[in-house]
Amino acid sequence: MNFHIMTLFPEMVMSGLSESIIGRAVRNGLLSIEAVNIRDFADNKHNKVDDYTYGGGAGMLMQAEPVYRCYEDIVGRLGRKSVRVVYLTPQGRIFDQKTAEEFAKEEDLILLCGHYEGIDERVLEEIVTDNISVGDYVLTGGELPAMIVVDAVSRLVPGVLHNDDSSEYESFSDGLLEYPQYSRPEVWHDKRVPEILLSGDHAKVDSWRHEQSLIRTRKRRPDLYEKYLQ
Ligand code: 9D3
Repeated sequence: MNFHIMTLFPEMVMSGLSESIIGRAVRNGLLSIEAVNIRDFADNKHNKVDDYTYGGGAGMLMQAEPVYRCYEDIVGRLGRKSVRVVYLTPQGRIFDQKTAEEFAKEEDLILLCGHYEGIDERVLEEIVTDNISVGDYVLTGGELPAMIVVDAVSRLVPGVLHNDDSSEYESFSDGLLEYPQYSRPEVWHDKRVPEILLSGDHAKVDSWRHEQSLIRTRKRRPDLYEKYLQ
């Protein structure tokens, strides 16, 4: 799968995605990630890509033309007609696991990061297929949200996770939070590992874990618990 990230801060995006599991998947050729600098497509010698908003109001807006030229450059190199373009914006629908699964079916995904107060609406109308937010809090730009989307989608690409079956059993696949987990030593700060986990009785361990998942979900995520019961 190939990610193309349109941004004014390509180094920020690339540095965050070159480590750990995603970095390894890129080195193994399972993923490719390119960050394309929108500033490189400015139409003036000062490389300026923002301007004041018509109608007044505080702040600057990213201009349509550099964003469009950046998009055309990416699509031109891909040699395909339609590519999904995800605009990271506080005005989008909230990103969730189901959306990550949808995006993971794509061969290419373009992610558009806004900065300043946003982007001229006219270019958004022409190129954006999905408006996505990562939650109801205010950030300074779309770069961290783009990294979140790349991370969540990448781990669904076959081969990216070492353990083939691990993504199946995690939170949100059955709608419950995970049970508590323990490793050595058996006693730490006077706390013992729950006895049942040392018993070797796999059926009992499984039902204990399921019960713990229910208790934890009801307490921490009552919204998910209600959904699970329905
Ligand atoms: C006039 C109000 N604006 C500033 C307070 C609007 C505004 C513009 C740009 C608020 C935040 C941003 C930058 N955020 C993103 O680009 C963004 C974002 C977010 O802030 N929260 C959750 N998801 C996302 S996706 C992109």
